[in-house]
Amino acid sequence: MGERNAATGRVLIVMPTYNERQNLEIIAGRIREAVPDADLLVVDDNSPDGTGDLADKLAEKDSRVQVMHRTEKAGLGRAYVAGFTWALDGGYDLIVEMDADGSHRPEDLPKLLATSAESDAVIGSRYVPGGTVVNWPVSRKFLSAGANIYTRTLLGVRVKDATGGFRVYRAETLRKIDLSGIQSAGYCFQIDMTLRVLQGGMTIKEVPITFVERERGASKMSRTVILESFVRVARWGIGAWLHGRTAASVRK
Ligand SMILES: Nc1nc2c(ncn2[C@@H]2O[C@H](COP(=O)(O)OP(=O)(O)OP(=O)(O)O)[C@@H](O)[C@H]2O)c(=O)[nH]1
Ligand SMILES: [Mg+2]
Repeated sequence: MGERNAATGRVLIVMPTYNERQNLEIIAGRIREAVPDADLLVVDDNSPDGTGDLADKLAEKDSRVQVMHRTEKAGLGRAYVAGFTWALDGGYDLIVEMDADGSHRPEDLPKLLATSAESDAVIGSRYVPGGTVVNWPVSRKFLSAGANIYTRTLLGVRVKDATGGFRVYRAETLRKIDLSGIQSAGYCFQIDMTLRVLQGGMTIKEVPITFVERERGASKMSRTVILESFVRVARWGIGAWLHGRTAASVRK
């Protein structure tokens, strides 16, 4: 299992999967090339397409791959919380969040990992200079840009890509956060984590990435997921505003 790299320590990539059979092997291979010392934890919610079985086969061949099997689809937020807890129990130094669908390029990982030396959390960002999105329809661009503007305005968050899900957390950062208190299930989880890092008085750096729309498999984005984010962000924003603060400036 993952040896300690002098620069970064032990690295665990936590990758939630739901019906990613067509993507998993390809992304795992690219990870192995890009960051040979990193371990990979696949957190599968009992995917009907057999992603979990495929992950087991990859784990048999590669001791740096581990699989956590969960019983039912419970949202990427819950999968991440379970993966983070596993990572902290396992003594990892850096914990990576990454999608399995190819949108987050493993080739961008070395620069994200390197930046974690300067910051409590690192976000691979589509919306800082040098960051881009490839192959998104205009409707998706609007949704993502709108979600980020909404989030920044309501919460007082300065981060440009608060919904981005390609991240590195230092273990100490996750230890300071009450992971068990996280309710967010969908991509709202990313906003929730951004807020919790800032409310813990910790720093976030954004590193430009190229985000590539998935080529295989189906998106799990849904109206429920969008609505969850809309409602929770409003609640956090208004709750802080009633106390004369922005949510991001509340210290917990
Ligand atoms: N374990 C688990 N993984 C999930 C769940 N929902 C989504 N995922 C995974 O989380 C990652 C992101 O999901 P996507 O479907 O790509 O969602 P998205 O990136 O917000 O949406 P798109 O940009 O449209 O692809 C992928 O690796 C999914 O397989 C879930 O309920 N449980
Ligand atoms: Mg995706």
